[in-house]
Amino acid sequence: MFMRIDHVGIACHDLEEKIALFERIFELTVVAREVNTEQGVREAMLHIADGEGGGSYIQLLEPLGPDTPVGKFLAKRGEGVHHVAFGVPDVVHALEKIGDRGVRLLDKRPRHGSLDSSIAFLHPKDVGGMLTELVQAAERQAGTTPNARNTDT
Ligand code: V0V
Ligand code: CO
Repeated sequence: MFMRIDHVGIACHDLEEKIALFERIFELTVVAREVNTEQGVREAMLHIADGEGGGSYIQLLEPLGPDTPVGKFLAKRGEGVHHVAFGVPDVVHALEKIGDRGVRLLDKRPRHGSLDSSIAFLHPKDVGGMLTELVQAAERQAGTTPNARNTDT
């Protein structure tokens, strides 16, 4: 079902400060930044590696306000790992299969995610306490990121 760990999401108070930290200690590079109002975050993707199943990233997340998923998480638990995102070939198909296995779907339909992906979340209480995200990467364009996702048939 899973092709890769797409990203690990880290909740933080100050996005620029944490980008500088991850660049300095791990030599990572920011490949995308986005404000996602639907999810209530300002976020940055830092590239780790590309594998056969696609790319892997660290996602740094700063809340747009206290009454957002990441804002509430910070108030309750402080900075740290917020979610783990798995790459899937087809997020609608994966949601259907996982929903049939009794896991609560926080999104019945995919939403817009970073790097133009389609994303959906699963309830942490049904996944051993881990907020889980499913990610279908954007369709690959000719000549870019060769391992992003092989959709050729
Ligand atoms: C809450 N809980 C968590 C958690 N957040 N457990 C593990 N990891 C987390 N991140 C626990 C919490 O401690 C409670 O357990 C229980 O779940 C219910 O939480 P709550 O505080 O009562 O409820 P809310 O209102 O904070 O909602 C929590 C959920 C919400 C997970 C339902 O945050 C949500 O819908 N998240 C999905 C969207 C999201 O997170 N978007 C931001 C990332 P106890 O205390 O009752 O035991 S956006 C993103 O990743 C993007 C754009 C991307 O990748 O492209
Ligand atoms: Co994410």
